[in-house]
Amino acid sequence: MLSPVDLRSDTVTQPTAAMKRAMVEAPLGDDVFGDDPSVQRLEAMAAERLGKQAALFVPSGTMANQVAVRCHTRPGDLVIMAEAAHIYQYEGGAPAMISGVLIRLLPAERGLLEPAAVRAAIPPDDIHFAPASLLCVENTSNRGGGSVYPLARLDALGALAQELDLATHLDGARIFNAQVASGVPAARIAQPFDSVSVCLSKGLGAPVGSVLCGSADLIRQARRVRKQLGGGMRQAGILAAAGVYALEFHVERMADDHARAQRLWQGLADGGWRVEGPPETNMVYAQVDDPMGMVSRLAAAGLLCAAVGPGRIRLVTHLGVDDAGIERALSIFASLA
Ligand code: TLP
Repeated sequence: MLSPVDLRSDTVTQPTAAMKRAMVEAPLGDDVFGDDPSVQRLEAMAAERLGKQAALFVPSGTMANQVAVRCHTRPGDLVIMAEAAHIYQYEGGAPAMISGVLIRLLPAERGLLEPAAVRAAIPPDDIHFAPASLLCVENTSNRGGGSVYPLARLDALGALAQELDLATHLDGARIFNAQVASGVPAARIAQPFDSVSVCLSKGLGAPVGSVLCGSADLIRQARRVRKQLGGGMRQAGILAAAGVYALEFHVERMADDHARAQRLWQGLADGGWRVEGPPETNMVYAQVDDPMGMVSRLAAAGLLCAAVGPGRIRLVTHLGVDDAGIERALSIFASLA
């Protein structure tokens, strides 16, 4: 019996044998004391790849984002982001709980914010209104379909934030998908932002972890918040080594995931499914009447995917799925049509 084709998320990847070897062989210390050489290596590498002064290894993308929100704001501040934003949709209300901030959500096509909409959402400097202090941007946009911001839009958002005196955070959980799809280096994508979070455990294929990158001052403050949230880890180098391996060997290969998403999208479109897109990176969204029912029927036939909001399912390609897996996924869809 074949194991199911698992397209629920790019988070489901298993570490490869070579990655496991790198983990087992990693020199370790105690990262709360600041002397784990493998964590130091990952943080230096991430800072360099993202074009920032410093980086902090954290257990999850959620913690990276929430530490950033905490560092950039004070309780009672207003934070601006797209309606699709993971920070709002999928992080359990953490901005309210951890940072005590108010969020203003902006409608955004394919999850990509428009500078004019951001400008219009900023309240006047008046005691009646929560003071806007932070703009959050997500690239690629997950609920937006794995969509990629044009660089000019990111630069315009950065310039606007500067003009309006807003701090800027980029949820770059999948920034390397954006790099591979657009050919623009991640450091350039992240340039207009004060901080950027990057997930190592999505398309990059590490089992655990994210990095938050920014100025040395910001990362010093972030290190304290990480500790407060219980995210200080001891022999964390065993995990960081997987991240180092992923940054070295798993970035360019994401082009294969993108090509497979294209193939999946085309096959579904040809089969008459209502697909959104075409995909820009590694995600395919399809519109179906009963997402939960469809997910169960697909699972029973050997294909795992996710129901995402009303009327949508999501399929994500990653290093655990090869061409044969995509063809199998398509034949399972065809069997249900
Ligand atoms: N996204 C997960 C789910 O939470 C939806 C997924 O399967 O896509 N930013 C973005 C843009 C993300 O997509 C995710 C995870 C995170 C942050 C949070 O990362 P983790 O899961 O490590 O906390």
